[in-house]
Amino acid sequence: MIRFQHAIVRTPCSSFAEGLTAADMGKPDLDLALEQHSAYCAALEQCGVTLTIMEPDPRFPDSTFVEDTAVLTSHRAIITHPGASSRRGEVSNVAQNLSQFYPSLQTIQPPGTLDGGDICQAGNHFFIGISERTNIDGAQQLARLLEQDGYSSSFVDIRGFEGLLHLKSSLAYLGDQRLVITKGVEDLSIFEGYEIVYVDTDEYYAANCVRVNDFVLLAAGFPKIAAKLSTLGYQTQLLEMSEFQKMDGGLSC
Ligand code: CIR
Repeated sequence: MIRFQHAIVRTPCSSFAEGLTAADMGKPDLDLALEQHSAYCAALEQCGVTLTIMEPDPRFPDSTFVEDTAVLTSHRAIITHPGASSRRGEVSNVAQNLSQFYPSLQTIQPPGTLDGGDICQAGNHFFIGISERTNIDGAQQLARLLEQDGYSSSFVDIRGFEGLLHLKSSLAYLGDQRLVITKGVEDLSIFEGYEIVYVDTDEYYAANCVRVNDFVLLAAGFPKIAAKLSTLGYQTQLLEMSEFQKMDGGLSC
């Protein structure tokens, strides 16, 4: 399992509530979002990573969800071309930040589109979601770059799943050849060879968990998956995510 040393996060901005969402859960409270974000940063630090905290940018309401703007591996950083046009301007600041960690950056080129939320690394394999945000051209560009570094990849078409924004809204890799998947989304032939930890549909939001070094970050309020993970021996850090859930965002984002 990769040991993470750094993470880039971005503080939610004053226009956070104007971001894209299909959640229909009401407007987020910015103060509470900031509190939840601080707790998230503290949890990441407890996992042993050093944080780069990017300044909020109110021109881009969704810019706190930095995951969508870049795909990072041990070999290279790939700047995305986000599927939502309102988010495309987010990438330049992120690219600037990443250039301190990577000697060169690659970029997904239009007409390809790709959101980092659709990319799930599982060891030397990448699952690439084809979604409303990530198209086949973008997925193929990424697959070609990954292949140059010896990674394999497979595409997972999630366009038929209503309400599923990104692949990782329903999928996470825990290490140890183990995936967390929301029931109903699995396609066993694609995930063959992995042990699957199922998330019940009434806890679907919690499938977007994140293994960071010795911990799994998990959204608070989902007792069944929390119990399963702890039975499997994982130490979880439970985080309140209500304000981010309202904006279709999860822990990985
Ligand atoms: C969006 O719709 O783009 C944001 N409101 C949420 C992005 C969440 N990102 C992610 O799941 N990787």
